[in-house]
Amino acid sequence: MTTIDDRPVNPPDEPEPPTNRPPSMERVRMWLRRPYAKGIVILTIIIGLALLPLAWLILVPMNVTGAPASAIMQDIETTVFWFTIVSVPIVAFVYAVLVYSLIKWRGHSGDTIPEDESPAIRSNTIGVVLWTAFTSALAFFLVVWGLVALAQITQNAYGTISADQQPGDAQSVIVNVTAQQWVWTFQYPQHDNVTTDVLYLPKDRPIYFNVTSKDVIHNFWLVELGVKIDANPGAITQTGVTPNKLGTFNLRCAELCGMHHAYMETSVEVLEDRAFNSVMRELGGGRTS
Ligand SMILES: [Cu+2]
Repeated sequence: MTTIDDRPVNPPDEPEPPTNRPPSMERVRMWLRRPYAKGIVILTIIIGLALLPLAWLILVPMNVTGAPASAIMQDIETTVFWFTIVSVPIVAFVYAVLVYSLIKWRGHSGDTIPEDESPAIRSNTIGVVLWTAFTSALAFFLVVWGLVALAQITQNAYGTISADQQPGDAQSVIVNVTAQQWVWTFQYPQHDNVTTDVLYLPKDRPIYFNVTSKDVIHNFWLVELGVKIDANPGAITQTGVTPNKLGTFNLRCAELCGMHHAYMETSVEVLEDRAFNSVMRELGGGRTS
């Protein structure tokens, strides 16, 4: 019996023995000439074109209640939009193969399994390199975009600045947010500690939130302002936003926190500066800083 070590070794200057395997490019062409390759390419284009409007459609529910109401939410929407566009070719190709296989290659009882047709694309260098390079480029784009957008959002949310370093200038507003099963309470330390159950915010002024919880973990989510941070018992988490649109928006709990979690919501009123100050005065809070 012959083992691998017993095989004759070609002298180094002898050319490779000829094979009847066509070169890579020719095999790509052969693959593309197969009838199913054409069908899948056409289906990919059709499905891709049909999916493209999804990028816009996805923004519709996001904007129903008035988003984006801050620069942060604008960044988030732009990211969702471009991520959808970039995902379309991959999704379209996968669905094209699926749809084509379901229609053309469905089995019937009594069918004999067809012979495998060469040449397989999986061992084709050009095919493999192109496929790997294309998907890597897409993944790289998503990672770079994601990191840049995240840095921007973090910067806009003042999340990295600790409370004692946050600017205490007259323009900024501090709100202490307390979550408990299943209500939200807001306290305004610059306005005689006025307490409300609706979140009043002035437009175009930086707002700093100190968020905590009295019982379990909740999550402070300003839907149209693109702010979301955990409310933990025994700890204060910080975030911030500058609302840039007047209106009534939604605040929801985004962490399953018990039986009435789904109803743990209230509204956010973004008001002109003067209206905000008069609401504070009506509630008994003069401006103290
Ligand atoms: Cu909750």
